[in-house]
Amino acid sequence: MRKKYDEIRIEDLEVFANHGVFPEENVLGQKFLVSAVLYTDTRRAGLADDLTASIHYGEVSAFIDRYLREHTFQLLERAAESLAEELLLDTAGLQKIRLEIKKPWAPVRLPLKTVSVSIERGWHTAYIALGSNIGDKEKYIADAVKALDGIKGCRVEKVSALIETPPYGVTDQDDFLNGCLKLKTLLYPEELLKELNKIEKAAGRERKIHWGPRTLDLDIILYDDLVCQEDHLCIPHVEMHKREFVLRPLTEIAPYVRHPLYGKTVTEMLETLQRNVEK
Ligand code: PH2
Ligand code: MG
Ligand code: MG
Repeated sequence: MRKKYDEIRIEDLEVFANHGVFPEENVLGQKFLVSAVLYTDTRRAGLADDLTASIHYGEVSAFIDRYLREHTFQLLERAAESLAEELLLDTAGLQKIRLEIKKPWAPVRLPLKTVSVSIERGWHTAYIALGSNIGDKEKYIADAVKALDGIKGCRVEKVSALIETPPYGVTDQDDFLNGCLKLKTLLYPEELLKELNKIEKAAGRERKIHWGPRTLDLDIILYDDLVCQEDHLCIPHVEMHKREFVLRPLTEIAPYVRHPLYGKTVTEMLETLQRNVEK
């Protein structure tokens, strides 16, 4: 289902700046060459001959030049990472960027042509399940949506309706309020998990009983079509296909999204689950 993007390329933009591990580099400065591939959809601009429907490569070049001159980093890695992040945050329509920074005069006392760091960064799509069964459930969830949207590099795109659901697993506890949201994010999955845990903590979440009552529960359900199995993080969420309180809100905002391992759409998983429950 993933779309292939068009490319706008900038090659070897020359910038005189001060990045480097040696203090002399930070004082004297040197030449850097920056290349970028901007992944975007040029269809509308291509049909209408309208620059405002595309990305202005002159503005992007000016941004790169200014950013690298106004900051000083030790590492090319850091320069590339932060420049890529700022471009993705600042440039409408930019889905992904490949960024290469070359240092042709790197002071290593050896006759190399150039050294460089090249990275690819972009917006990812994650689906987050929301749950609460203590106190003002609606407010805990609304505040969490706002907090998530407020994180740098996170944009909440869709929020499902919230539904009341009976407790699943440990059943002698209050009913839950559950929902799901679609998030565009620059964060890697582990970084996103850390942010979710911070928001849970700020909502007074205590981890006493596994599957016990909670003010706020935020779980990563899907992240692009990534499959990840770590001790503390499994994506897709291992139980998503068994949980109506996840699938019902999710089918509202992402009916055709497929489970990357089982291959079924969210709607199919919900139908299978409901059929099995009836039996
Ligand atoms: N979360 C659980 C355990 N059981 N039941 C419902 N209805 N909703 C939940 O969000 C929920 C649950 C553990 O995360
Ligand atoms: Mg959970
Ligand atoms: Mg959780």
